Amino acid sequence: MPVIVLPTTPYEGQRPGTSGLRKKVTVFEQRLYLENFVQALFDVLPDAKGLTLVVGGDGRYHNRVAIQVILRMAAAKGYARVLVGQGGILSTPAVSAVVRRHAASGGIVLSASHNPGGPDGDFGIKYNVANGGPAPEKVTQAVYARSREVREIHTCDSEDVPLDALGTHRIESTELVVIDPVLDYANIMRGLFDFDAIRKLFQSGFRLRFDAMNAVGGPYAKALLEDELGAPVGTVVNATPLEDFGGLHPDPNPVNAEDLIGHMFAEGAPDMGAASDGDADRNMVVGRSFVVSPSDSLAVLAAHAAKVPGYSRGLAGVARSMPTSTAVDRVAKTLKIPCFETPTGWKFFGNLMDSGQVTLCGEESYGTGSNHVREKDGLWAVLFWLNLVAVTGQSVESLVRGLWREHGRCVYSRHDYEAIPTERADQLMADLRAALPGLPGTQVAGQSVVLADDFAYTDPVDGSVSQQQGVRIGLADGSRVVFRLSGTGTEGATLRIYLERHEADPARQDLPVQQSLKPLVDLAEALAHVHQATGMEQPTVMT
Ligand code: G16
Repeated sequence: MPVIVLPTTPYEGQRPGTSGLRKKVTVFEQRLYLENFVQALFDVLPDAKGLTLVVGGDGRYHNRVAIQVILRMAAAKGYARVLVGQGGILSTPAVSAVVRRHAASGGIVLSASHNPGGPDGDFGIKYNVANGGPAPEKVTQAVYARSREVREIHTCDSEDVPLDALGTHRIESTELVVIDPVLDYANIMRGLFDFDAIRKLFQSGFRLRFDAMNAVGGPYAKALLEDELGAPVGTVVNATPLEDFGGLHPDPNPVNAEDLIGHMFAEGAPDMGAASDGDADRNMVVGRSFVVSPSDSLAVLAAHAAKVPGYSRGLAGVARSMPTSTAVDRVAKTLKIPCFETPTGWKFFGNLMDSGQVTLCGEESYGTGSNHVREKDGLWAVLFWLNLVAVTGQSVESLVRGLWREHGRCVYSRHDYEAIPTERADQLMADLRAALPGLPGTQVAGQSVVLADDFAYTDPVDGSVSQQQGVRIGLADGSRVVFRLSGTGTEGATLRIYLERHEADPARQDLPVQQSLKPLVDLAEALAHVHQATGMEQPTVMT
């Protein structure tokens, strides 16, 4: 089975977005499309002699086909060892855990995250580097550049590797090890949280509903919550990963996880609800009749971290993406620890964690995590919340209300306008950017603008600069509106408008969120003419 070389021609548009290359399955099914991208990646990586690679995905449609392609190409590249999850399954945080635990040189994650799956759904591929985190921009840019020149695919003419049982196989001189996808991840969780306290919580009758949305989080949640921590069987629902997620849109927000929300707002609701996404790195936490915003979730975890064994010595610092609410900034101030503001994308947290400046990070897009791996981690967040409920004796709602009492409430919402024509979205952003210099000091929709810029970030560790990371409009009272285009969609463009207003008055903290943010919606409309530009009366999703 010698290495073979297949001639190919470059495909347009293999530019990784916020989190890897995401396209329709039908795009990935084109002849040598995946091979081209993987070859571009392997061409920019150093010689693989003696190195270990990790490969796994969220089990969506095309996962198995793609894994076999990658295994053959990894053998041709000359890796010493490839670790692949049983059944081709590894959640995104588990890939990160396995890379770190086995000192691999990197990992390939096959997932389009929270995007729908199936033959007409989405697929994706992402490379993680040796710290277990998403490749930094200099790597993704190099891969894209190479994808435009790739002319040869190096692969092996070999049989498919059996993935359904644990075991060791070989292609050429590369050893392929099919590993238990849960093992390394579960070990990390045991070291971080007070499992005895969580076990006692479940023994006391505490009820959790964890919706794995027919995605890869199911096996992890079942193993830890039901098998190990004693939550009753049936606590984890939609627990079997399906190629099309059973038709669900595995995005844990109140819109797409509406079944969970229904249970949590019904009579006799469980004490806590949670959901994770396609690749199990996102999470949503819900109290009884009480939705927790991701930004508040991050702030609560930061505020109480010292009560959890893995963080009992305190946090070095925290970080949030720019559009995420400033709730965690307020907590960090009280804790007297630094708080970093990064562009959207988990990759920007890597250097801060590697250099020991940050322990906890989070994003408004339902992502929270810590330096235990270099990805956001859905089940980790749920275990963190369970640990806090167990040791404080407080409900989910009461922990969030405690945050609001001490720091005021950062009332927050994100409005998405999905699948709009790309040229219109680009024009809207261009017009906004052109208007920025004239805005500070003016009144827009009756409100005083004090800041108007396009967020740029200089990484404090390696000095790399990322420009044009979102248009920020700041008001005199500290409220803000942020505009940016999503980097994860696969159809046209998605405009995201992030709205935040601080409410210090406890009597007004329970006003409906959209009502409380209405002045900011008016401001966004006055500035960007969103309805006219998108042709939509309402956002397609409001989180
Ligand atoms: C990815 C990134 C996140 C980002 C999110 C949304 O998450 O890892 O850092 O916040 O996309 O990005 P955008 O606003 O550009 O669509 P995931 O869970 O999709 O990998």
